[in-house]
Amino acid sequence: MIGLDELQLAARNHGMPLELLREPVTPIGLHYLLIHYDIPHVDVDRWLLDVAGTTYTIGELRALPSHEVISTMECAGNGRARMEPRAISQPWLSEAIGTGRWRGVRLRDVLEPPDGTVEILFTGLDRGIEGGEEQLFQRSLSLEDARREDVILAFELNGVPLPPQHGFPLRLLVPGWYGMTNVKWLQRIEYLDEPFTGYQQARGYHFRRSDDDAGEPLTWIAPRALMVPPGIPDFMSRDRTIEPGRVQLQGRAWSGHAPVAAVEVRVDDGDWQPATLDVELGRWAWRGWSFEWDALPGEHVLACRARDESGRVQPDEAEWNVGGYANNGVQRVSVAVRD
Ligand SMILES: Nc1nc2c(c(=O)[nH]1)N[C@H]1C(S)=C(S)[C@@H](COP(=O)(O)O)O[C@H]1N2
Ligand SMILES: [Mo]
Repeated sequence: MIGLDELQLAARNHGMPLELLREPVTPIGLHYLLIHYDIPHVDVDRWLLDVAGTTYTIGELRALPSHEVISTMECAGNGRARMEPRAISQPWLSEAIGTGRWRGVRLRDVLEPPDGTVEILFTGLDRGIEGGEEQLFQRSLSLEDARREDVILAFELNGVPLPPQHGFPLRLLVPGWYGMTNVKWLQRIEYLDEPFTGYQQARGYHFRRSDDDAGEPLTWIAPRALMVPPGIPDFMSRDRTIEPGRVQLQGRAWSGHAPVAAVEVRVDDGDWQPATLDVELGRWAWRGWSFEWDALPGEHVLACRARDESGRVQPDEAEWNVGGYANNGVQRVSVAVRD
C-alpha cells in the first residue's frame, strides 16, 4: 500500500492527467511537477545568475539572442509505483510527463570554459536534506553535452515567464534527458576540472540492480507511448466504459535516444498492430499517433508501445532496479465495451 510519506509527496508533485495527451503542448499548470525540497521565493529584482564570476540579471539574459525548443520532459521515476518491491519515493504511475515550448539563451553562448574543464555544474536556489546530506539541488553535465545546440537556459514556458513551480526565473533545459537534469531556479554555473560527485549526480539517479551495485547514471529518456484513455472513467478505479463500434484511439510517443520510428497497439492477447504517426513537431517533442479500433462488447485490455530509430522498444515489463527508475513497461488500459 501507498504510505502517508508517499501520499505527502504525491500531493505536492502532481502528474499530467492523461487526457491532456490530446494537446501537442501541455498547458501551464497541467505539466507534471517534481520538486525535491521547497519552491524558493525569488525577488527577481535582486536575482542574479553567476557564471563562474560573471553575473547576469534576467533582463540581460533576455536581451541576448534566444532559442525556442518544444521538448517533452519525463521524470526518471515515472512508473516507479508499478515496480515490485518499489523504492519509497514519489510514487508515479505513468503521468510524470509534459511537453513545453521553452525559450531561453543557448547555454553554449554564455560558457567560456577554461582549458581543463570537464564538466559544467548547475546549482539551484532550493536547499534540503536527502540521503542524510544537506544540499542545494545540483547536477552537472559533461562539456560536450552542455554544448549541444538545443540545450538552453530557459526563462519562458509556452510564451510567458516561467511560473514559480517550473523554476522561475531561469532553469536549465536539456532536451532528451530525464527530468532531473533540468535544474530549476538556477543561481550558479561553474566549470569543473573533475567530475561532480554531489548527491544528485553520484548517489541519486543511478540504475542499480542491487544495493551494492554502483549502477549506471540515468541520462537519455527511454522510449514510451501512452494513450488517451478512451471512453469515460469510473471515479474510483478509473476503469473505462465505451460504446461499441469504431473507436479512434490516440496518444503520443517519445524517446530521448532517437526519433520515434513506430507505435503499435495490442488488444487483449492479439498481435501488435501498427498505429498511424502524426507529423513531427520537432526532434524533442512527443509524436502523436492514432489507431482505429473496432470495439466489440465485453472486457478488453488495450496496450501501446513505442519503438525508436535506435531499435529500442518498450518491454512488456521493464527491468527492476533499486530506485524504481526508467520503468517504461507498456501501458495497459482496461476498457468495458457496452452491449
Ligand atoms: N532546483 C531543482 N531542479 C529540479 C528539481 C528540483 O527539485 N530542484 N527536480 C528535478 C526533477 S527530479 C525533475 S523530474 C524536473 C521536473 O521539472 P518540472 O517540475 O518543471 O516538470 O526538474 C528537475 N529539476
Ligand atoms: Mo524527476
